[in-house]
Amino acid sequence: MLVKLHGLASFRLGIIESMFSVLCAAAAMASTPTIQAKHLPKDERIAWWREARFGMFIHWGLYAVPAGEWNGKPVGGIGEWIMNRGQIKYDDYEKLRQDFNPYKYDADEWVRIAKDAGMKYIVITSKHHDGFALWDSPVSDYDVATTKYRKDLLKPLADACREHGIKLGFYHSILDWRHNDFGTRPPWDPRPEQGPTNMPRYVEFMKAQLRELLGGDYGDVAMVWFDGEWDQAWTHEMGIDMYDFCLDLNPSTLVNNRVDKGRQGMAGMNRDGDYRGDYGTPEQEIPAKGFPAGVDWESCMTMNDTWGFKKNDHNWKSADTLIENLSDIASKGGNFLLNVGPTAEGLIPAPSVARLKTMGDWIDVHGAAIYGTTATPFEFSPFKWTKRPGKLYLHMHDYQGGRVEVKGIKSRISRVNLMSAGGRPLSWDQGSDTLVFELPEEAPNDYVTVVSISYKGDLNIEEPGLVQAADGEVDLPAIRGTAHGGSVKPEHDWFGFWTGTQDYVSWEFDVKAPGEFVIEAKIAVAPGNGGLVEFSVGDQSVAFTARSTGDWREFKKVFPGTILVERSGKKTLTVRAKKIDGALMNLRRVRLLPKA
Ligand code: FHN
Repeated sequence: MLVKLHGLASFRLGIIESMFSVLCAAAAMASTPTIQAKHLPKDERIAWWREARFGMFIHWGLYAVPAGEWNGKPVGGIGEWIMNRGQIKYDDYEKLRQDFNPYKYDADEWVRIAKDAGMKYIVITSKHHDGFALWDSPVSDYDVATTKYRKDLLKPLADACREHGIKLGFYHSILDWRHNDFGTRPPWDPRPEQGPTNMPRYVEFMKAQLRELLGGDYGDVAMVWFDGEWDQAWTHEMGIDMYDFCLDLNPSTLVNNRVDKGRQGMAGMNRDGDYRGDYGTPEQEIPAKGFPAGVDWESCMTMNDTWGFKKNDHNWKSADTLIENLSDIASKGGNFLLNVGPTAEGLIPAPSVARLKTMGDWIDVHGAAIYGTTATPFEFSPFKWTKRPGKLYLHMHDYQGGRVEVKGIKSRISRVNLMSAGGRPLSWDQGSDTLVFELPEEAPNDYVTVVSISYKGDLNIEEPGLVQAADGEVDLPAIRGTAHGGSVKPEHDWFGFWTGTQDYVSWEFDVKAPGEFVIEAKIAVAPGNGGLVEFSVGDQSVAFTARSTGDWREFKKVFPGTILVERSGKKTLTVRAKKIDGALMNLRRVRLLPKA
């Protein structure tokens, strides 16, 4: 029976806690025979996760109390990093426990909000970098039991998740700014009086806390979302050992790739090598393209600019952007882990709740195009696509009513219908390699419009090269172009980060019917940016000034001018920057329209 030493004087617990945690860990090891449980194969463990596609991230802890301010002054950066960005010493930071009292916390309400949003799992910070534990941990006195609130915050959430059929995972930080043994002392609080660090002992402390979390008190924990692995004190060997340790504790759990040292920055995927982790973790970004089947990944994002609550961060992404992100991520075969940062009182901020409600309304109608789908079968389509056997889902982010042409579907199509408007069937025709259907002039629903295309037999896609269409038009989407130069890169489905006049983009295409063409371009430019652009085909060129369209995602059509293509054959369209103010533009597509 481990007795927890409550009420220790509030002097540094470093030495005592380290010894305490070693004693507890040793006791736990002694009392729990080492179980070499057979790890279930990853495909078996991750099947539910691939189906789920959408989860809630929750960053919650002492940092919600200051909420981005310290001593009355704003502290920059993400809210949960206030101890670091504010250079706050432990002696001062730990006093937040006296004010941490989430008396409005209602775990059932939180789970309902996630479930109604269409989220299938929740990942909550059990311990973030500040070292504070959201449950009553027998091996630590730096936890919720020593706050004004005192009660375990994770247990009610685990119970509510089980009741509502939502999977629960824990975000658990490897990096620890407070624990005396962690191998890197916070530079702003070096604590030389605490003696040397002791990483082996810290790893045992981590394991003791993970036994508490994965040992059964919180149900069948669906995943451990490690973070902070970048610290020099954490090694590849520790990562391998920790991955195996988690699966020994719970053979069906998932462990992300931040348990080990393979992650390549915010792009989130492992570099080549023998690195552990069941899935990659892009952060605040969406990969430009998907990955081969079997490579699992999840983009985690904030709804504003912070993970932990900040009272003055009102930079909320629109519901439109959040739904587009969900659609974009699913079209590339990934999961979307969308964050909420609850307040110190225990409330999910109202702007987050409102956006999640809107997402839920959209998913109620379009869930079949997200859950359990796999990535687009197209490499160059201007649309986003998801698929499942017998179904293709065309996701239209920028609604354009009227005629839609889809090239390259060889499978026999049996039905084309909107997913909104009650599943309204659309009139369609399938030629040798082109599906044509008509969309209503007015968008049938708010946000992303999805067209469901049913087909018979196996899926057979043969995408054509870039050729002039029968009506003479040449359609050049960014994802079929080539970026030349470091800063111009296909981000999402447009060329972005265009900051150097040495950078340019180009397309190669075939022309059968030469002549004069009107150039149409779809661009987005934030205020204060833009510049002089040159469109050229052969020795013909057209100059154009790119000006603000309102924001980097506010795409608008512009018509730089007309250009003569004198002869048929293979052509190259080049778009160069002659002068750039800040960043030039985001370029989604260029079309050459035969001049009437
Ligand atoms: O440092 C953390 C940060 O606080 C937050 O938890 C994000 C979300 O995954 N991860 C790290 C920053 O990359």
